[in-house]
Amino acid sequence: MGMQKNGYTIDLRSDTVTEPTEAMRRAMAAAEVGDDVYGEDPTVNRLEAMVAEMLGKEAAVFVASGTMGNLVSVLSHCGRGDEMILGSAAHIFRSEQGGAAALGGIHPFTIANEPDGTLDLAQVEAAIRVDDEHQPITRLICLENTQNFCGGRVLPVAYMDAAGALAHRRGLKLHVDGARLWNAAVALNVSPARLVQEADSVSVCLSKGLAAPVGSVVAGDAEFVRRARRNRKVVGGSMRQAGVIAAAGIVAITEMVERLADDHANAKRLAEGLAQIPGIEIDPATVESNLVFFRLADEAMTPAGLAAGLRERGILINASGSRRMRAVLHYQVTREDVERVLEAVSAVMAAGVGSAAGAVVNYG
Ligand code: TLP
Repeated sequence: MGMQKNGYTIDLRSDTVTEPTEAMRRAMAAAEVGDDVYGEDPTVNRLEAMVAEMLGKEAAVFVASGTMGNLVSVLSHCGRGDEMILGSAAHIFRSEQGGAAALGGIHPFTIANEPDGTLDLAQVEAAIRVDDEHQPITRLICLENTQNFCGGRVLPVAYMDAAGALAHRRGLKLHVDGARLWNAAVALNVSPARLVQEADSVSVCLSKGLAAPVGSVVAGDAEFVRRARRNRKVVGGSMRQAGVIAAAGIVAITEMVERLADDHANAKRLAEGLAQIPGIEIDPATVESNLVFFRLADEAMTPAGLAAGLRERGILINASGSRRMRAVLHYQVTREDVERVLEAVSAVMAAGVGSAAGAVVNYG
């Protein structure tokens, strides 16, 4: 059931729109707190220890957002003028304002992602700089799992291991943007720890499919986390009685991970239904998690037009490019909602009035 304030709305814009569960609100109200900059917030400490264990890492640090998690991670691996290799579809490259460059002087070397979200490891290896005074020093490889902009694609264990092995053979570090690592682990039926076994750092979000109101966690070895904690401070991300929000994060990682399988099943159903609608292009086989990207084949229907038509029917959705749209499944979208969405999309597409302006468009 939709749980929005203004009547019945199905919000497919993102899984970031999820609101905290009742259990989270209770845990937040009851949270034991202290000053986390003194290391004295017991709830933050517990969340960090739990996430470190779930990711198979020595330590972890609680941060405000996925963007901050990625930023403090790359700042902890690279100095000014150092280079990181990452996908041109990576959220770090596309949608974080170039913060690594703006704030850290880190030079990005981008490689086009393969359609399955991976980076071709031969291309990655070829991108590693040689020891030459003209060139920056390569320090880091970044992967994203699930890979949002490639369609929420799931990078498998063997690939993650191979990327880690390459990084380490060449003296580099591997960072994983695991904003939706939980979805990847559920889709693969492996533990999150196994999936990032070869990663030197991982950033995971609590506030997307897991529905916590705020927060991400960065994990790695103790020395990396010490540096990440310092970098969190310099970007203004150290918080005081943060146990109030960490408490919701604990509920998120204990109660909200397994149910992501429902979102994946709903995403598949949505994709299969969309594939039947004239004017929409999607291959349901490529839908592996909770993100459903599709294209509008017919020039007469624009993403803004479809979004506007759906908005009139109580459905919110974002464009993801000039002919591409993204629908995101999460715990506030039920199987019945998916059927409603399919009926509404069919109706708007059949009406064929598609160039309406004024819809919310988010290319993030
Ligand atoms: N992604 C948001 C938008 O920015 C696009 C979304 O709605 O998907 N890594 C990945 C892979 C992400 O998808 C996001 C958010 C982030 C990092 C940043 O997380 P926040 O929004 O917490 O800073």
